[in-house]
Parts: sequence; structure tokens; C-alpha cells
Amino acid sequence: MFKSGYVAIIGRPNVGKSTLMNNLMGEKLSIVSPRPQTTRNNIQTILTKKDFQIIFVDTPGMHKPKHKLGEFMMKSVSDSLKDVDLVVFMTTADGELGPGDKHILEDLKKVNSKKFLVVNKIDETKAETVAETLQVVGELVEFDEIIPISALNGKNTDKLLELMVDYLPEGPMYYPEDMITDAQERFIVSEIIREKALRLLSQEVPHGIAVEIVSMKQDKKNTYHIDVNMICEKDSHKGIIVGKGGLMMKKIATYAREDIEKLLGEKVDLKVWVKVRKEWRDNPNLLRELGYKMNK
Ligand SMILES: Nc1nc2c(ncn2[C@@H]2O[C@H](COP(=O)(O)OP(=O)(O)OP(=O)(O)O)[C@@H](O)[C@H]2O)c(=O)[nH]1
Ligand SMILES: [Mg+2]
Repeated sequence: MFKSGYVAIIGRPNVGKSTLMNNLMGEKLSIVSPRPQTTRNNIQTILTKKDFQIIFVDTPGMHKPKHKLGEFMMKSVSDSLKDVDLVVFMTTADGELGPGDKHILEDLKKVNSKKFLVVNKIDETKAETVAETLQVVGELVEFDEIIPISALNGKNTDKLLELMVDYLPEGPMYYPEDMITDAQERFIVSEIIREKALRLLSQEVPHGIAVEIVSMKQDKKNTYHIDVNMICEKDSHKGIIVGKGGLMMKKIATYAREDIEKLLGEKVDLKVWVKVRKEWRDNPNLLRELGYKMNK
């Protein structure tokens, strides 16, 4: 019997959702950083084996939106919960629940699909705290399975995958077997650049950054020439991104280029320009242009 279905991974920002999806895929397809609100779009990846196909949906961390971009992100999460076969609610073991988690759990009660509770980062938490968290959360919502894991070092993730397959319905192959994501190459490239900015820049600057691919072309030698705009919100932020003597910008571009070359398997010539677009996170037209489109 061939099984297939959609598995959405939801939870607060920074709990490790994207790390888990990458671990289950065995490939880095969703960007990861120590900063909350790294993921901004639903990222779909496809894991196909002999007897199953899972479509994972990595979602933005759930939070109270402070601007239109945040509203887009939260709409993406609620969209991900429609028509999925299984919802993985991920949290970390803090022993008690913050208001963020409580809010998500209330939403989760209304969801009809199967539900797993996954407590992540057990590599850095005491076993007692993990047990307390499992109990507190388990009392609020009924879960089909409860699994403590470490997405970072892969502890229990094989077990989690096995359980996911157990709960999947019989179904068709939705995507060709060699397809691992439905995301466009351009999108992944822009995300890689944003990830480097998130990791290398400090304070509030990285949250106000978007990356726009201006052009991406291959020459006769197969080298990719990629021109991008890095959008930020303030002139002062532009100064920080560029850095003294352009050093910060160079660092971001160098790290990004290395990853993009691995992704595309070809040499890459990457040019980045920094542009200021005041309050772009609240500007519907700019949001749309940058790919944060609210459908309906
Ligand atoms: N120690 C430890 N760190 C982890 C684990 N899983 C993820 N992390 C780290 O937690 C941070 C956040 O990971 P992400 O995967 O970006 O978290 P996320 O839930 O996707 O975050 P958003 O996209 O912002 O919602 C990164 O620094 C990861 O390396 C884990 O199992 N153990
Ligand atoms: Mg993420």
C-alpha cells in the first residue's frame, strides 16, 4: 500500500521547525538562524520513498503580528492547517507554557487532522523539564503521539518519521519522485542570502531585510550571474549592512555565494546592492513585489 499526505510543522518562532524539516529531508532546504521569525513563507518539501510520499510544510513561527509582513506570515500558518493530514506542533521544554504556546494550542483544538506533540532541543534540557512540558501541554490538547526530539543532532527523528508514516492515509504520489521542493530556485537563492544577513548582522537590522532577485542568468560557461537588491528599512541600517569599507556586505555575499554554488552546482557571480525602502514591511505593494502575497 502506498501512503501519502501533507504534514504541517507549526509552533512559536525559533523552536526548530525548519531544522527538523531539513533533518527529515536530509537536505537543507529551509533557512535556519538563531533569530526568531526566520521563516516567512510556507516552505513545501517532498520526501518520497518506496512506499510513501510526505509533503512537509515548514511554517513561520506563530506570533502577534506587528506589521503587514507579520500578518502575511500568520495567514501562511493558518493556510497550512487547511487540508493537512497531520499537524506537528513543536515546542521546547521550558516546563511551563508561555502565552504564545497557549494561544497556538487553542487554535489547534479546532483542527481536525491528526496531531503530534514534538518537544525539541532535548539535547539542551533536563529530562525532568521535558517530562513536565509533556504533561502540561498534553493536558491542554489531545495528541495522537508525543515525541521528544533533538532536531539538531537527529535524536528520535527517525522514530518521528516512522510514526508520521504510520498515521498517513493510503494515497497517490502527488509529486514526481525526484522532486524535493516546489519552491523556485530564485526563491531559495534569495533565502540563502537572507539567512547570511540574519546570521551575520546584529540587533534589529536583520528583521527588516528582504532580498529581491533582480536578474539571474547563466553564461556560455554555465556560470550564474545573479544580481540582487537587499532591501532594508533605514539609512542607518544600510550603513550597518554595508559595513566599514564594505566589509560586512562582502562577508554576507561570500558566505551566500558558497551556499548558492552548492545548490546550483555551478560557479556563481553574485552582486548585491543595498536599497532603503522605508516601512516596506507595512507597504502592500512592496510586500507583493517581494513575494509576500496575501491571496484572498
Ligand atoms: N540545541 C538545539 N538547538 C536547536 C535544535 N533545533 C534547532 N536548534 C537551533 O534553534 C535555532 C532556531 O532554529 P530554526 O530551525 O530556525 O527554528 P524555527 O522554529 O524554524 O524558527 P522560525 O522560522 O523563526 O519560526 C537555530 O539556532 C537552530 O540551530 C535542537 O534540537 N537543539
Ligand atoms: Mg523556520
